[in-house]
Amino acid sequence: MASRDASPPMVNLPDGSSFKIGIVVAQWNPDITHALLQGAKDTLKKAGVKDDHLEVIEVPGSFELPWGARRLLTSAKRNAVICLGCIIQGETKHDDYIASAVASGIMQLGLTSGIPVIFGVVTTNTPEQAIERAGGKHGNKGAEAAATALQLAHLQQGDPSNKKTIGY
Ligand code: RBF
Repeated sequence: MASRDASPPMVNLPDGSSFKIGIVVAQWNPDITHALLQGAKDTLKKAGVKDDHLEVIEVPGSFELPWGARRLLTSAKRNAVICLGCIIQGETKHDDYIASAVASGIMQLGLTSGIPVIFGVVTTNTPEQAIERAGGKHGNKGAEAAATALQLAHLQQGDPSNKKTIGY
């Protein structure tokens, strides 16, 4: 089958100058995750997010991303938290277990806190596929995660029920 571009269209970014954003980045496969981080930072900067409105923390691996995201949600009021990681398939099924635990942890955290928590985790069969998604021919998934965070933060600002934080 011919390959197709499944990425979201790059719409105009909302004004991020008032947004407070947290990023949690995993240290496994650091060449990839740091490229995702750079992509995310570039996009946030383009949207006007101020340096002092951005906090970045690192966790050992993708499995710890939900824990790191929760920490960012509880330590300050933020408009969105972005989780960046890279899980590459090995000889065993570890990648499946880690990826599904992380995906459900991130989803749960977003729903219980009411604050957007964004899944920016590249899960691939090979290192090459990861490189292609961290600034290569398939774009930068960190940049896309940041655009999603901005879009949801913007949507939430227009939500009249968004007067108090639930959960944490
Ligand atoms: N973390 C990642 O972010 N990406 C990986 O590809 C990855 N592979 C792992 C493979 C194995 C066999 C194990 C045990 C851990 C791996 N981790 C990986 C680390 C994991 O996310 C977590 O940091 C550790 O399991 C400690 O909780």
